[in-house]
Amino acid sequence: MSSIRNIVVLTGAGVSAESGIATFRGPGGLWEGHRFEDVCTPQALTADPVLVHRFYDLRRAALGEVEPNAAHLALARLDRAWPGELLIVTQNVDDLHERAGARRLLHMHGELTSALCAACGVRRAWHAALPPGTQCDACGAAALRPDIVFFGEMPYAMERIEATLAEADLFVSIGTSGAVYPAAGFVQLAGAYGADTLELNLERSAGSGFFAETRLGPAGELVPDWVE
Ligand code: BV8
Repeated sequence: MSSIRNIVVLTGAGVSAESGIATFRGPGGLWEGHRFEDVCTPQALTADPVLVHRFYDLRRAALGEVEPNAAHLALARLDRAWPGELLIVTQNVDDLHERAGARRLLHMHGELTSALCAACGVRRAWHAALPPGTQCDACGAAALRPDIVFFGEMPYAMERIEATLAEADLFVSIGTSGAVYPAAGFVQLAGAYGADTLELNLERSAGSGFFAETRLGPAGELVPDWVE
């Protein structure tokens, strides 16, 4: 990594799989019989807030039963040691990157451990169950919702992500199927700006053809090997 100074890492559900968090499109990629795409939309939140809030309450509660794995820990070591620019953009809503010690980190699809007020936009740390109609302590509206980017909603910090990709010398994608945009398009953006591109994934993904190099295997092995 001699001439490389600025690195962007994109992670997906595959980086948390070895911690025991189910991926979305693996075997049994359904939740209580619902397609993931059907419980992760503003329409679903309006139509059945109890179902959607419960989907996130269960996943938030499960965070206490899992630990960061070797991939999270290796990325945190890279974060501490890397002298150049580094940004870990995660599609995941779990808190395992933080708990492993990563700091230069951004959740583009929100976080389980945060609640968002649909009325005033204030967000706050949230670790317990979040019943529909919970009151916002900033504006008083009974409008707290999971702080999650649903399908059809704009991911967070897109301008910052795109500006960082434009300056990247290396773009590394870890544990994602390349099924969801705009995240799935980052490799093409980074490549167009001249970055080198590397994919670390258990199997070939929808985006594999866009990477200069793809290494196949579990993140818990590939990521420490790459970081070292
Ligand atoms: C947007 C948060 C525009 C929630 C997620 C029609 C209508 C509406 C929208 C669209 C449409 N057509 C297209 C779109 C755009 C849409 C989209 O891309 N849809 C897809 C289905 C076609 N995207 C959006 O809607 C996005 N917003 O476009 O906004 C806009 C513009 C202006 C103004 C307003 C709006 C927002 C999408 C965000 C949705 N939220 N997550 C939650 O987590 O509950 S998406 C969710 O799925 C993830 O966050 C991630 O982004 C995505 C993909 O999941 P992965 O992380 O890749 O996981 P997956 O299971 O798929 O794959 C795991 C991979 O890991 C596999 O490859 C596997 O091989 C590998 N693996 C497994 N084990 C391991 C491993 N690898 C290594 N080691 C292992 N051990």
